[in-house]
Amino acid sequence: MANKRVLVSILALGIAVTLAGAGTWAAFQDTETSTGNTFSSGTLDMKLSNDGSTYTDGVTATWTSPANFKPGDTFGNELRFTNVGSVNINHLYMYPEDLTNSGGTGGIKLSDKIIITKVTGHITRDGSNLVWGNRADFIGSVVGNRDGTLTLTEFCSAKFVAYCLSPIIFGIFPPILKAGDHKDWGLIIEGKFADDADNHYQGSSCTFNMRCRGSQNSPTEGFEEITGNGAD
Ligand SMILES: [Ca+2]
Ligand SMILES: [Ca+2]
Repeated sequence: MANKRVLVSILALGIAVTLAGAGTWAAFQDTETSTGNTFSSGTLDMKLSNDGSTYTDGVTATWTSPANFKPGDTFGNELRFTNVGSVNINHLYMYPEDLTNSGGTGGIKLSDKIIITKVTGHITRDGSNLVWGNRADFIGSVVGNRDGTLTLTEFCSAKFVAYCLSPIIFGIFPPILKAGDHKDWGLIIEGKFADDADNHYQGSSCTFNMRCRGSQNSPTEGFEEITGNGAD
């Protein structure tokens, strides 16, 4: 107890001396201040393109049938992606969803006869040009009936198709969509009207949406990854 009181007295004395000496003991001094300590966030802004030249927030009719679509006819297109923001996109998620069918006879669904033959990613950046392996069969083995074909109906039952870049794939470094508008990634989907579609499928139609999400990181939600990360 006695020691504590002594310590307090010494501290009080020290403060008093400092106050008293502020004017008397002035010497060379300098004072500088750090001002403007602010925080601001970057942007993450993905845009899509059907033709690889005009990019917008969302596109329509990326994959459509040729006129007078008939069994055996094929279709295909590459949906291109770019990131015009300042924050890199490391993961891409494509959600095939909102499938609707109409027309035809006998209660058929045209989407049962739309066969997805190719699903793959395509990166082009810094002079590199790399196409992922075709994941249509693999997706079919996960979400389909394993009969060797991936129908649009089955494809749209997939939760999503995910892509990212593992560190250093054949000289291409992550991220998958680099900030700064590099127009560096595409999703290629090709398909055909099944050869065995009968007359019930005449005059029928179907439509689906492909919702695409670019993420700075992997979402925390649980997911079933139905494509591999790497190229092959
Ligand atoms: Ca956007
Ligand atoms: Ca199937």
